[in-house]
Amino acid sequence: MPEPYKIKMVEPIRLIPPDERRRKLFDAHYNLFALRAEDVFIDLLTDSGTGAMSDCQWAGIMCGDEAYAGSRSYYNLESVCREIFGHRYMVPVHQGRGAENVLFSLLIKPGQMVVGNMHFDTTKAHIELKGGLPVNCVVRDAYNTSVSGLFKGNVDIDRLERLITENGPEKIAFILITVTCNSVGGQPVSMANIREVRRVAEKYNLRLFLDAARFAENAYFIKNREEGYGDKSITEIVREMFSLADGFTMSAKKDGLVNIGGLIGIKEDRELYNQVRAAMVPIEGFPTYGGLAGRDMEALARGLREVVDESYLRARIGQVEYLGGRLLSAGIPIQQPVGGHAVFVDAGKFLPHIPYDQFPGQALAIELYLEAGVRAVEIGSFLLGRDLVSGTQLKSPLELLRLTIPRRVYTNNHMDYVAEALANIRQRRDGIRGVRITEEPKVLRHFTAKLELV
Ligand code: PM9
Repeated sequence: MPEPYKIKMVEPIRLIPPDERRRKLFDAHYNLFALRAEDVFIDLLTDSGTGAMSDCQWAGIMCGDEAYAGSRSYYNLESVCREIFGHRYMVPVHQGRGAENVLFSLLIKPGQMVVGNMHFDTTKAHIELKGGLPVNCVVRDAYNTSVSGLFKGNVDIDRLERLITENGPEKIAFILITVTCNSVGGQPVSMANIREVRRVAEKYNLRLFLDAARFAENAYFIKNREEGYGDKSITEIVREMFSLADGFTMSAKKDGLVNIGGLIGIKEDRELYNQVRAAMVPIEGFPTYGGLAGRDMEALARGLREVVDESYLRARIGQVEYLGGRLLSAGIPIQQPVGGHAVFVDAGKFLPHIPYDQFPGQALAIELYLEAGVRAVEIGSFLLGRDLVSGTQLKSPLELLRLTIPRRVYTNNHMDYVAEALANIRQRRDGIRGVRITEEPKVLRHFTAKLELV
């Protein structure tokens, strides 16, 4: 089936000539975050805040209530959240990392671990900034890109339980499951796995939270891959997923279908909710706007209703699968099966002559921009960074290049163009050089570091 929408507005894009692309990249110190977006032809840097809003959402922008306190748009958002997620309490925040900052400052004591499948980089940074220790416990198959698994984002339950018993539950601040699991390829987590984690959490009296940036895509995978869910609606599946958690953080810039926004949800713990409300004021803002304009909350309330439409999700994930299929048939190694929001090229396999500390994923990102004006992002050792104590470069278990597909933005012609560009690079891959860092900040370095070609 084609997309369940038609296009009412377009935005021109332009491919600048190859010699100009080379110069722009040099000026950007080989960090694609430093490029101007107008110098990018197809932008697959992220699916975060880059989606196209619907006519209904744009109409909502005009209806936003900009009251400082008690805005109508806040109450609209609250009632949609209750209906979809089933949690009693929610506060809006400016984006996902705002949610992490507020909630983690209340829940993490210095030295405590936060255990999950695999924390996203801003999540990891916020855990560390609060003196905590992020620990990843994803199933082993997630690290093998050529092993096909239905739920490669699942938590390794045995490892999780061992971690708790070996360290003692008091050493664990809480458990956090990222759905879908971005850092291993947008891979889903099954309902059975979330339920098992819940069981473990209850056994040791620990709280379980979801990092729910891509909750609807995860629900779509459950519907299509997990026994017993084929006849359930996406909303029913979402409700069940969230019923197993004590709360959630959410970057609404993904499945919220908005350009800015985020949420903290709390199932029923009124005391924690009151603490969150108090902590919100000096950081994000008064709890009924939380760093958002009334119009942003209105657009988000409408986006959350649209994202649980199964025909939308079929087209969305279908497009990601389409690109994955094109790459596989061109002999390009990718994380299999493809995830919900992106195709992850296995740059370690694609460029085996480049060692991890010369960042094969970044080398491939550079080459893709030079070849075709396409911007993608490295998810590997460059993103992972250094050991906090020794300062040595960490080795990521996977060296990936993420081709992240914005929602409702590009057509399959754009996907074909990207696949052909990577097929062309494959012909000359032996001559591609790695990169080294010349300047870097201590935290989240990949956004602003400067690099040079080896
Ligand atoms: N994810 C992404 O591109 C945007 C930042 S990096 C270019 O994948 C999860 C699972 C995320 C995420 C952001 C955040 C933070 C939390 N959890 O960007 O602060 O994928 O809204 O969300 C990005 P915010």
